[in-house]
Amino acid sequence: MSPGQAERAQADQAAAPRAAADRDAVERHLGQAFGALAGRPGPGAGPGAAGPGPIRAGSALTGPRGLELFDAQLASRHLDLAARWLRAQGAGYYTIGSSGHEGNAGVAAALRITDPALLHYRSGAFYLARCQQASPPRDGVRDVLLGLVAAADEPIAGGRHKVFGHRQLHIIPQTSTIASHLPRALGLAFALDRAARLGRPAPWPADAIVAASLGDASVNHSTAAGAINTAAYCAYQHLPLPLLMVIEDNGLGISVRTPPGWVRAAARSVPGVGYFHANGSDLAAVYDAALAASAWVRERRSPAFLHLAMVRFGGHAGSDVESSYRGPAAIAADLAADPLLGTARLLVAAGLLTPAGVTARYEESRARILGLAAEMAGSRRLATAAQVMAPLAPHHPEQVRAGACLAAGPARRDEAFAGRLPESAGGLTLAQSINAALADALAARPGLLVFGEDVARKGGVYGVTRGLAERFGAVRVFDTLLDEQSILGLALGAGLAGLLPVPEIQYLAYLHNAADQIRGEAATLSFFSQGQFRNPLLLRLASLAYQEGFGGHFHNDNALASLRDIPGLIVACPARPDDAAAMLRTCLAAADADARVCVFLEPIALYHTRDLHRAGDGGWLAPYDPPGLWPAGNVPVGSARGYGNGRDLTIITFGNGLRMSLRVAARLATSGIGCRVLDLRWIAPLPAEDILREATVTGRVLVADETRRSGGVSEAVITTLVDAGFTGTIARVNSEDSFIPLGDAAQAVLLSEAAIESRARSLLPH
Ligand SMILES: Cc1ncc(C[n+]2csc(CCOP(=O)(O)OP(=O)(O)O)c2C)c(N)n1
Repeated sequence: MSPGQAERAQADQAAAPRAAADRDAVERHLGQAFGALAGRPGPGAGPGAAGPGPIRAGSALTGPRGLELFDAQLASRHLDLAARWLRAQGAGYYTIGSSGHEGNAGVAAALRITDPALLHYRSGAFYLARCQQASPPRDGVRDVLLGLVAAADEPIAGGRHKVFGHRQLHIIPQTSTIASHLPRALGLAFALDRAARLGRPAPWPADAIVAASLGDASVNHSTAAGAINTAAYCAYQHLPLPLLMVIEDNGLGISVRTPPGWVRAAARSVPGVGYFHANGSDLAAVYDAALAASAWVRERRSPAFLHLAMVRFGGHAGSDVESSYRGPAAIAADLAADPLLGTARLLVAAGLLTPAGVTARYEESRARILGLAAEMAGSRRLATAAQVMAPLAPHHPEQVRAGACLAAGPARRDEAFAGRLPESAGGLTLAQSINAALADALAARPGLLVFGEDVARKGGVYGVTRGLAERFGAVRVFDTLLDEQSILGLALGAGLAGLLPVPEIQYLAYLHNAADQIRGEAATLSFFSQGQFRNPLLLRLASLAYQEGFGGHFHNDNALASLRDIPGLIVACPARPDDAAAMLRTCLAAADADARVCVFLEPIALYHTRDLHRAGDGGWLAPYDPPGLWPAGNVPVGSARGYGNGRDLTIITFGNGLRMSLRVAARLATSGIGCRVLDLRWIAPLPAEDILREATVTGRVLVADETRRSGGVSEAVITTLVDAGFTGTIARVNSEDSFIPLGDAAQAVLLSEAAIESRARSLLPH
């Protein structure tokens, strides 16, 4: 046990008696309240009530369905108790429960099993109710218990996290970052209709709706606020967006009270988004409101809120002592609103259960679940890094190679390029080459979408997407609103729906305010679902510096550290036009074949560069390969490109550094110094073999790195060499650990040709 774990275990232990007392109070109250139901059969009671009639006059919930849902609610409650028991045994690892939120079983019942759901972590009853809808019905209790003990056989995350998710139940597992699933949910709702419009096969029927649930405190998160705003923005323009946002409002975010009435006021003020409300402790009311809300969303293809008033029992999680921040009266008031009691009342009033029958069912559920929990406690866990990492980066190089050669037929290409094929256009710039490669990809892959701020009408700030919207239509190439989180959310949803999204973020600096959508969402989905859900995507990012005095820091960002450490992410950085087209095709193929998340860093300063050594030499232009040459020009993921065969010095670089290094190498050659220059092309995974081979030839390495000294790419290159046992000379030149200032002062902090040259000379014998 690590010191941190020991501390935590101590804190857990210290809190355990008080947390257990809070929990026992809930059970005691429930037991008494079940008993007090005696002799209170209501007006609907009688033998007929067990038929398919309503559980209560005016409700669409039938008695038999109410009974089934009660079982889901009971099981969810006992799973919470089992979670704490397993934790106490040292066999379980997760105690955030669903107690008090069991009304969400009614939401599941009102939806179709084929409505994709992205659930709040208090969705035990929803999950179990959806299991009842499966054919044959599933034993969801086992799934949840396997999750609690982090069992390798748990069906969705395979022991990597405790999540609610299942492929056949159409439940997409969520991370722990509250509200981070809302942009994806929004994107999925958008993509369902978009896929249908494009005639693309999707995993969900065209009339499905997306359900996403969240807590009341989560509503205030900027991620939720952004997604809600985007939903309203779409609804305002009558863009189809069938998204049901279920707010499970227990009035608390861990210990912080949500101001009474706030969620209602906030939700009702969102233009174009429907608002439905129910008491979450009244199963029939939840079911009826969920039916109405889902019908509204389904028929109008418009977003809506379903706001459910809930209570929360047992604190936020197992070690949380609620009585330390809430008064006894507030806690006691919640007990009366126990949803289990609410459903028991309904069932007794309908004559479907006697009070003794309620208690018996409760105890039967307890016995079954505790018995199963004891059985699961010894489940097989993940034990090795290879087991844990298996779903991280699927790798089918042959399929990717084949996919990278996928081209439309000659007639379709002719039409797509309006008769002006790029291979006949002579030397192209980086921007023109990317534009042509995108057009080819749009022509060859009917599910591919290109979108972002200004990409359609304007054709991108730098003209990289110019003409694509006209040629491929607004359904596939479109402008979005100005919100990077929503742009990435659209991509996450589109990938999930079977499309191939190519979003653009206008500048690297603006990735950072939305980075969690890549880091916490896109990159983790395969990991937490063992590849059962996929979000292939290619994110294009106008990147890096050297915009000749223009723009200052935010248009010249050279920080890649936040991308470099994301497991499984592919980060490409083409410097030359010919590489860019081939690498774009490889990334799309990797996204398609292996569901990889790819980031494509496009050096802005090279977009329109034409020359290399002298004005007019056209050394930075390259012809565009026709499809027949794509197999020969294939660029596999993680393969570098070498220039020159000098034996004195190896310069390892990428991006703008490549052009600078090639110019430096030419100057050094006139002094009789022979260089070879290696363009990494891929920042992740790094071309480790190429690095070592080229370094070994000269025994002398200079890394020319335009990113910062701290966290920059050169750190990884040098570590690669050291790890491989390289014993030659290693040096590096970098940009400073600074933000980029406006104007010519930028040159004072950016890597320069002069710095590369002087360091190179210093490494050689004089
Ligand atoms: C982005 C983020 N910040 C903080 C947390 C830590 N955290 C976990 S749950 C939670 C409270 C959420 O409250 P609410 O949305 O009301 O849901 P509830 O737990 O009450 O059901 C917090 C702050 C987190 N998971 N994610």
